[in-house]
Amino acid sequence: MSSILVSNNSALRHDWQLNEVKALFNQPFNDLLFQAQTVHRAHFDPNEVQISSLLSIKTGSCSEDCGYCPQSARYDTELTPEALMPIDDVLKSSQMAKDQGATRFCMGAAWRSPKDKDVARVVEMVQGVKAMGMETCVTLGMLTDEQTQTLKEGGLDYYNHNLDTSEDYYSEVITTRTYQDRLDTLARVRDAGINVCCGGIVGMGENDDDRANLLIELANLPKHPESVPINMLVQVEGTPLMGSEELEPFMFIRMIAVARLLMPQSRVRLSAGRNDMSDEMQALCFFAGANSIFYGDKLLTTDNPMTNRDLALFERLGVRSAGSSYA
Ligand code: SAM
Ligand code: DTB
Ligand code: SF4
Repeated sequence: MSSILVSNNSALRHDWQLNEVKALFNQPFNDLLFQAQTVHRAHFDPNEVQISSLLSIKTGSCSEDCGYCPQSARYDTELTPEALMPIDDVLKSSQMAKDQGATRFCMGAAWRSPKDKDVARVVEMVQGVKAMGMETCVTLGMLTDEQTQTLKEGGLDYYNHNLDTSEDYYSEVITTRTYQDRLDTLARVRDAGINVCCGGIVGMGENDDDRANLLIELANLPKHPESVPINMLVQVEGTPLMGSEELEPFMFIRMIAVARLLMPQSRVRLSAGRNDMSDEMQALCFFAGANSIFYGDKLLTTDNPMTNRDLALFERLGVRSAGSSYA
């Protein structure tokens, strides 16, 4: 076993260095997975997975140039743009998600940043979803202090805003907003007392250092994000990142394991990309410490595994839903 084994009892760290994290990544696969599963068991029930459902409440026509995203107005992607959804439709969708077993409902909007009147409508959605007994999460782009406060006062539980990749690789992927813009929004959300959901995407052509540095950025935030979505790039025809070299599957599993080691108390979410993963690959991700998924036939605009496939996988693995803190 490697001498850099992360102690189960160690205090949460916020001072990770690149050489240490690369050493974690580069261990033999079995050592890394054993270590990650050991840390996982010290903090969570290893047979429970938290279930979130996603809904795109405003789709496409986005001003930004995120190279992975089918919703940017700059790329020709066969996506039909849709204005902000009426609240009743959102609530129908969240009721369906609840009936299918989701405990958190995440609403995503294709905005660089919302207008104040949009935030007011989103707050109504949040309140309607909470009244059903589900946790709420929204991802609306960059926020002002006032908007963040409005969301907090409206009862929002989580705000999702991803760093996406390392600071070094970031400008290869997005040019219309900076890494610092993202950090600023994350700080506002944290300071307002809203739980932070923040992760990134792999499989965008980044290198080993970029993957390690993304996890370091997340772990070295003043507080670890409560939820850490690790997305495998979903390649969409028409986006600049279509045709990126596919990430070696074991590297994806290593990414999950190192996220677990660096942020032992966070929910690490096996996020986009599951539709192209085998059941065995997903099982290894759960073993490596993933304990949350996006559930439901669609992510925002792309396909996710059908719910019956996920339920069958849970059954075969003896995995249960982690339940909601509101249930
Ligand atoms: N527009 C808002 C923003 O960018 O902050 C919120 C929605 S945006 C779609 C949320 C996140 O989805 C992105 O930050 C990115 O991490 C993820 N995402 C978007 N397209 C993806 C893709 N093709 N594959 C994997 N993840 C993707
Ligand atoms: C996150 O990290 N992944 C989700 C959610 N947060 C908003 C989005 C994945 C989007 C995948 C591409 C799509 O369906 O449009
Ligand atoms: Fe717009 Fe968000 Fe897509 Fe970027 S990731 S293009 S900001 S919807």
